[in-house]
Amino acid sequence: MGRSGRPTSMAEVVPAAADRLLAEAREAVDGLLERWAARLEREIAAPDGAALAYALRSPGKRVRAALVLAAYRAAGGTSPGAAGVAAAVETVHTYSLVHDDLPCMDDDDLRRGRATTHRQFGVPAATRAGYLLVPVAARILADAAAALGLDDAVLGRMAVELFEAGGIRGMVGGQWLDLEGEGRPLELPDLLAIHRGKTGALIRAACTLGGVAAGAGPAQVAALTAFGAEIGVAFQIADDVLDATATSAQLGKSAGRDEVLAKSTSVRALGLDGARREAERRARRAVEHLAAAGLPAESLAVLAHYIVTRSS
Ligand code: GRG
Repeated sequence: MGRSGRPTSMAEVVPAAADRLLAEAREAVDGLLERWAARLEREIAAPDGAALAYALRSPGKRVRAALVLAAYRAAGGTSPGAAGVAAAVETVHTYSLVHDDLPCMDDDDLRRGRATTHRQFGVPAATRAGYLLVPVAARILADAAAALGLDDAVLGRMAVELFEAGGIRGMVGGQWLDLEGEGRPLELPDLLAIHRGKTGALIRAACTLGGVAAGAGPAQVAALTAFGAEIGVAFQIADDVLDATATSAQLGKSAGRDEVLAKSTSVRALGLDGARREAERRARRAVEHLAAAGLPAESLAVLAHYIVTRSS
């Protein structure tokens, strides 16, 4: 802190700016997700409705929402309707966490500082709730397109982007490879393919969707996609570092799971320092894509830096 009381270095500026962007994203999407939680709890019998509401109300950091909103604004968007696009992405992410925690996948008891959905409501209800979140995400996205005044062709493009990222060539495919790889040492290219699918695809889609929702041209959308692809992989590398170094209390989920599940991770492949350096290198490369397309990079650069230096 300088004598004026104002921050003087990037290391001081970025955490505060990232906190502000994440708080804005929470403010934008949490109310919308709460309305869906209340509606589903009312309309769908217990335990499924209650499990859905529990998952939707769980307090995530909302990094993906912040990326949608920052990409949207970088591409010139100004409407508060973009919050719906961000909420749709967060809903797909929430479904993935509910299923990821199931006994047939990572088998975890703690998520976002609370009992996992299946620990609270049982495996059958949590499994159904996870699946039910996918059409909920589609509906949230359709409502967002209407709020933004986007035509059906743009909605179709956004839906393909989001659900392909969530599918076999993205999140599901990456998770599948991740589960298959447990207990086997993987080469770095195979590990990076898992990162790209399991975690990177949805983060990449968040950035692309922000651009598409704002009506960005092909070169700007391509730059946002390239930015998202780099930070998506960087996010998982940072996640591997945190799994090895942070506590469960800091993470709000069980630390040290990769070791327990005998997973190949970036830390195993590159070492702790090597993994940190690789994540930071990717964050820098991500921002270069924006500059090359003439996109204002400030908020996205702040989020890229946050993603690779976060402590939870
Ligand atoms: C049918 C094989 C198959 C898969 C179903 C479960 C699943 C789809 C995919 C798993 C995807 C997954 C959970 C990847 C990990 C991504 C990750 C690092 C999540 C943590 O994200 P944060 O830190 O969490 O942003 P919060 O809680 O803050 O939202």
